[in-house]
Amino acid sequence: MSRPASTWPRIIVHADMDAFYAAIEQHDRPELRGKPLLIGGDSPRSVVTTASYEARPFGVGSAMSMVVAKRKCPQALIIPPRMHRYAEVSRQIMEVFDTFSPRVEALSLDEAFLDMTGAERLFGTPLDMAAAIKWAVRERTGLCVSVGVAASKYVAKVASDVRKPDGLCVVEPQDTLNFLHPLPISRLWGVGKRGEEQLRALGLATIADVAAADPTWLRGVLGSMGDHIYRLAQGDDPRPVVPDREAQSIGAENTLDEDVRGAAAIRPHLMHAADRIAWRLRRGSLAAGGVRVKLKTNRFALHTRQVALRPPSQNAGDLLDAALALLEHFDLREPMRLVGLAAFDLRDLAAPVQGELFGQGKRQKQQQLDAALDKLRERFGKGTVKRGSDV
Ligand code: TTP
Ligand code: MG
Repeated sequence: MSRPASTWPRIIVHADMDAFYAAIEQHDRPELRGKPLLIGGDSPRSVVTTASYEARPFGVGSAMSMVVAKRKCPQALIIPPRMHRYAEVSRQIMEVFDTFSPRVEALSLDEAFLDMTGAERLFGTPLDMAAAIKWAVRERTGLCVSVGVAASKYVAKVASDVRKPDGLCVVEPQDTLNFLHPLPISRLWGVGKRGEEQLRALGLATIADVAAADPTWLRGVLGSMGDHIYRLAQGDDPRPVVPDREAQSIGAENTLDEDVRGAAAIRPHLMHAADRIAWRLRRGSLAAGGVRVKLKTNRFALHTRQVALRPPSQNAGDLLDAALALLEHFDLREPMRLVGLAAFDLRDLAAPVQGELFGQGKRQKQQQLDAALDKLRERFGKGTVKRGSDV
């Protein structure tokens, strides 16, 4: 018996883990299950990275200040993040996704697009695909992922979110507009808080309102954003799924307890970040082809500078050298409240190019030192090991 010809021009899956960091903590520590958790630091400047679903009814969520979140949900337990563990689970889910499609685009640690066009013979209908992915992620990690399937990235992304947690939502191509149009404009991709206010001021509240608006008028009042959201509101999003390791990055940043001013004061924070990033690169068998420094002034102005790293490296020393060179391209007169470093253009060292990445001599010594530091960290915990020059 043959299947009816597919009515799907493309089959795009978006998968996004539920309350990712919090769910991992609840998985690893059963005593935390069913409890409201706030994952984040507990200093006056800390922010919540994620709130468990038990905490969310109290109006707390990602990016909220920890102080405010504690006030809204005083019974919540505050759990310091364990980034290396989250990165490990992230790699596991990405490996699971890789078994479903050769075209996987990771958007962050906990979410990815999969292009599953043409995979019906292997996996069945789009609904079968979504169910299989959910099952495989649970099997591998014990965690729950919400999945949306649609004919475009945008609609798939909305679909994965509308039934969270433990969501599964398939939007058949012919139902795309029925699905989108009742939704509020905040569901339009790329419309921030300001854009939302602007649209509301223009009398546009739902995606249907945007779809029915005159596109020329929209472009007139909103510029290129007008074009963009008009197309989304028609369900029109031709962007391909791009399997790009290059687009991923590994970052470490800290909002500081006290502002710092000048290169000498910033340096130890970069050093610490470089160590952490190098550690994560090595755990993932990755090398960075570029380094980005991010500084936020005490008046919240954000500045970034980046540079390519040749040859790519997973050494803390190389990352740090590049970061320090970048510092010279910033205006460092203002006090900084946040110092961040990120490695991007990530190369997979599991592929057999490792030999040519690392020369002899100093670099090799550096690698041995980094590896020794990793071992100590794993034995005694992350905060214990610092380079002499850190102290
Ligand atoms: P999200 O997928 O946005 O959120 P979530 O997985 O916690 O919850 P859900 O998807 O069920 O709504 O982000 C994934 C992880 O990324 C999150 O667990 C913590 C981290 N994160 C931050 O560190 N800061 C942030 O501002 C956000 C939004 C997420
Ligand atoms: Mg998530």
